[in-house]
Amino acid sequence: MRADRKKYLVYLAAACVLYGCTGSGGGGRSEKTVPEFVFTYAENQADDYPTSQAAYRFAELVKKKTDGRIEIQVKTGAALGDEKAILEQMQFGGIDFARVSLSPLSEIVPQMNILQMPYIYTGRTHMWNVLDGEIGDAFMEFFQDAELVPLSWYDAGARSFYTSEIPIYKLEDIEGLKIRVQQSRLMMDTIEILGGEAVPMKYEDVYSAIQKGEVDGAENNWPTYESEQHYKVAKYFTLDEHTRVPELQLASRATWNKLSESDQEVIRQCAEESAEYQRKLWTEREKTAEQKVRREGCQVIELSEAEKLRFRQAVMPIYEKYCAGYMDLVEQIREAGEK
Ligand code: BDP
Repeated sequence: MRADRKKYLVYLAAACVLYGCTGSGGGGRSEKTVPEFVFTYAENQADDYPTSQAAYRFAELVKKKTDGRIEIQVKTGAALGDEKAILEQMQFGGIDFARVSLSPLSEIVPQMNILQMPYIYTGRTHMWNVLDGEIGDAFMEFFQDAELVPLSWYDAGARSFYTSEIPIYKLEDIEGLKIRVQQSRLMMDTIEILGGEAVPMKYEDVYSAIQKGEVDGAENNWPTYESEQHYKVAKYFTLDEHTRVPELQLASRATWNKLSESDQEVIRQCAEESAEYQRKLWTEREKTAEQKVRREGCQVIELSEAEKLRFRQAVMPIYEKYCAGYMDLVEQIREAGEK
């Protein structure tokens, strides 16, 4: 046994001389830092999607600014599971980082619903005034007791309805339609109050559910409608823009607690930088996605201001349920749109 071990060590030493023992697995002559931490990052969108591209940017920045000490491995296309499962795992450190939509996140931190109430923003600028300002910072405080640490806001535009057979021209057209929603009670209630039947479902299953006729349609933004090819199975896109659902980059608190304060600070900065990049990519992708689906036969139904107002009025009663106790925040958000 002893002799064997000796032999093994001799071989090992020889291999080190020949190939260089940098600890990085084939590092050649260059001195490579062995990562102190190797983390996972979950993203459910396709690889070329703005959020995925920004996640790669985030990982690159972190690696660069920590001289390779912190490595973040980005897994796109829901390779680490659907959003709900990702959030569950993050709460005990099974996944270290992710970018998620506020809809499933609100099931864990319910105050996040306020930031995605239907028609709460007058448009994109209004939403960013809120998120980038004091109100956005105040919402970060709601994570204090959560097992998740919020890092930076990502854009996800506005969500509208799209259907396969029955176009939605007016509020009454939603009556009885089966509409896929995210796994979120707020989203379910929104559809139901508009007269539809909400069908909560994983993002990854939407295309086939529409194709098989299990639902009459879904709702999402232009880039998703295009990226997931939903436009191929649901060509009527009703531009009602019923909600803007911001997205967050998050860290698992278990992971966060392993890091020094200075590493935490670096990660926050990189998350911010990646968010700037994401917003730029997002604005471009919104345009190109819309152009592409229009070119490929999607029929866009624009609603008159009067009809949009009917949609808006119809959903107002759910504010009582989701914003009870926080109406002052709702007021502040509304006021930020008037500036
Ligand atoms: C997209 C979000 C993604 C959600 C998806 C959904 O970027 O995170 O999973 O909507 O509808 O816009 O589930």
